[in-house]
Amino acid sequence: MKALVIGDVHLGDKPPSVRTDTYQQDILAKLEFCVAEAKRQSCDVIIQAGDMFHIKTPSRTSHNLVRSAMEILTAEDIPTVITPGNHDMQHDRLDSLDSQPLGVLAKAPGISLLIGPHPDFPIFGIPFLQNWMDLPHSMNQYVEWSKQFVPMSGKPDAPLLITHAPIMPPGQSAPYEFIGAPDWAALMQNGNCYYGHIHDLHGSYTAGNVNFCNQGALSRGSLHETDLRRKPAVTIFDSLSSPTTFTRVEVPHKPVSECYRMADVDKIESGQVRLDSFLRQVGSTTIETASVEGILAHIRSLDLSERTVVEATRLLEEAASK
Ligand SMILES: [Mn+2]
Repeated sequence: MKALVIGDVHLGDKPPSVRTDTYQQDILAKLEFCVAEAKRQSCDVIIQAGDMFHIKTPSRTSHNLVRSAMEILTAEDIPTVITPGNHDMQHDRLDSLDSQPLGVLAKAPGISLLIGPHPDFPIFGIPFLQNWMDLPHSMNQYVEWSKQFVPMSGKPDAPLLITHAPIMPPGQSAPYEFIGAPDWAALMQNGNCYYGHIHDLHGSYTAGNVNFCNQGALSRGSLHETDLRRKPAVTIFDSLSSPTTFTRVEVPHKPVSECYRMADVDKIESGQVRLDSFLRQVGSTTIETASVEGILAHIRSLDLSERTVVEATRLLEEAASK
C-alpha cells in the first residue's frame, strides 16, 4: 500500500481572525494539490489524520463547503479515509458524527471514516478520544490486529496506525496534557504511527519500536511563530518499503504576507503571539544571513515590536518571491 497522508485541514467558510479572506480557497487549493499528488505518485489511498473541518457546529459549515471537499477528494477515484479529530466531533463524542460535517462528507462514495482496522489496507485508526484513559483498550485492539503483519506471514505490509492525539517527541513537552512518544510506543509495541492534532512540524522520528511522523497541519490558521515559518507539507508512506519511511512532500502555498491580515495582526494577536519563547528559541541557533529565513531569524532576535517583525517579514518575503 502506498498512501498519501494529510494532517489537520481545518476547512472553514470563514477565515480565522488573523487570516485574509482567501482562507477557504487557499485550503481547498492545497487539498486539490494533495489529491493530484496522490494520483501522480500512484497512491492506493489518501489518509487524513483528523480535524478535516474547523467548526464543530454543523449549522456554521455550509453545504457548499462540504460539497467542494467531496468533489475534490473524489476527483481521482482514490479512496479517502479520515480518522476523526476533536474539531470534527461535538464534546469529543463519536456518536455526534452523523450530524457533523465530517459525518456527511464520509457518506460520499469513496470517502469513509477510519476507526479501528481498515478492511483492505494495513491501516488502523484511533480517533481523538474523549478520555485518553481509554487508550490502552484501543491499543490492545491495534496490537492484536497488527500481528498478521509479521515476516513470513504472507502479508508483507508494515502496519500504519493513524491517530489524532497530543503526542510529543522524546524530550519535548507541551503546556497542555500530552502523551510522550515513548509511552505511546510502549503501548503500540510495533509498527508506524502518523498523528495529527499538533499543528507544529515534528517530522519523522523513532521512539521504542515505533516510527512516528507528524508533518504538521495543512492549514496555517494561527499566528504562532511556527506557523509563520512553517511550510505546509504532506507525507507519502509505503507499507512495502523496507525499512518503512515517511517521505515529506511540500505543498505549494502563498507567502505569509498574503495569508495574514498584517495590519490587524498586532491588535488581534498581541496577547497570543508567544514572541518571547520564540526569541529564546532563535537565540540558541546560528544565524545564516545568506538566506531570507536567516535574515528573518536575525530580525526576530532583535528587540523589535511584533508589528515591525511582521512588516519586515512581509517585505522580505515579497522581495524573495520576485
Ligand atoms: Mn487541529
